Amino acid sequence: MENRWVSADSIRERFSQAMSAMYQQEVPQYGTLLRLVAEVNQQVLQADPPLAQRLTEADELARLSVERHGAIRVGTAAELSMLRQLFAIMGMYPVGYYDLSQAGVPVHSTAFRPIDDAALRRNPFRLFTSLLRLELIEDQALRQQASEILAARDIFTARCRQLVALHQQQGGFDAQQAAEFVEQVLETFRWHQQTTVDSATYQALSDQHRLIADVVCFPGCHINHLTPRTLDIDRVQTLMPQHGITPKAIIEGPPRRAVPILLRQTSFKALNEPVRFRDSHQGTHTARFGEIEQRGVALTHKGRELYDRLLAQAGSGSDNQQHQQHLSDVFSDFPDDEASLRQQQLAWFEYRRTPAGENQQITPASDIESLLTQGLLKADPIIYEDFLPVSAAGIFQSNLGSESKARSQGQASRQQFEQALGAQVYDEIELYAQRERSSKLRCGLL
Ligand code: OOG
Ligand code: NI
Repeated sequence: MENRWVSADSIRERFSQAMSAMYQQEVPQYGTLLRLVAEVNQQVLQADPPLAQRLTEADELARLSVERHGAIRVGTAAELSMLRQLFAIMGMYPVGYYDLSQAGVPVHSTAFRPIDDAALRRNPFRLFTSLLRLELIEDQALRQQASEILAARDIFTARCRQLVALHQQQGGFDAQQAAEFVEQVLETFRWHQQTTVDSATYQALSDQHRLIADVVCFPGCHINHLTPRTLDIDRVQTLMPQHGITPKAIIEGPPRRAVPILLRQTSFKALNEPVRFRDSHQGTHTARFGEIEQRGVALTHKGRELYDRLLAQAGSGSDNQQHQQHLSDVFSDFPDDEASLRQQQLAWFEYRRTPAGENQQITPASDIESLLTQGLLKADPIIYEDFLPVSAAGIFQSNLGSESKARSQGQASRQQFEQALGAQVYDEIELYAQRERSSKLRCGLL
């Protein structure tokens, strides 16, 4: 019965390919960035045969330059909850709660992503999804107007809604339905030059915050960036200008390290794109960009606290080279070898028996460190699959123009977000902890 249906993994894979193709057409500069990333990845692999070997063994090479993530922004609870149902069909679930109001960005967010190992290996595509917090618009009348504009739109096609309902009834899609579903879902994320408002309304919303205009004034929730994975983010940042791409000032996240942690990101600045208003005025809108990311090991609560503390201590800068040097100095307090990260429980690892360890007796009483030194056990870093609120705020801000002022600080409201979503978000640290725990169980260590 079950294999009548196309798997969620394969629908997600098709969806991410369709999004990439659409976005390259819409934003040609993104295609240039993809080619640059592929080129740099190739050079890194050539210069570092052991890395190439490791990636080949982990079956990573083929997927190296496929997109890791994208981002969208929605305006209402109903839109968010529909997205949740639609992404579930692709095996993407809400993980994590990010409060960006602290950084003056009037949204809170989650990431829809695959959660189990096999799904992440097959295709890791995820979408950082933000919900606008209209309550942070200070002007009452404008707030009311924005919510009426949002209430009047449907960002999903009628057929998309039918297909989601069908999937919920029958428990899956056949091949034809899956293909049609991807096609219909794509419509929600397409760019529209035609706004749904007149130029005065656009201007008023944009004056509150450019992000508010971006969410409220269009008939859909256009994908605002996609992000491939690079093996050397510093190099791509340096090379971007030679390819006619203007990078944001600094690379977000931790510094370059021997053992990469969490996530480093940079992007190119959003383009000024022509738009038409309902009063037939023309204008421009600045929202869409391209980004790259480099991921490292996921941190435990303890490791994350240390990261947050050092990051706050380092502060921000405007010159990337200086900032990276300063970050490296400050982060010298963060152990930078796998053994220390493991022994001090700063990061998560997946344990496996080596061929030599296969028939050895391993029990909960065994000493992990000595099994590792005897070569009976191996510990592989678990890669961080989520996002960083400070980095995300930096990405948002670099695309909202430097004039964007700090906003009244909203309170984090996870509960309100979950109510809008219609479900609880998964706790990302718990997911990493479970992976480590089950690997230890398989080894006999628990
Ligand atoms: C999302 C920005 C956050 C990231 O990679 O941290 C993000 C947005 O601009 O909508 O994508
Ligand atoms: Ni991003």
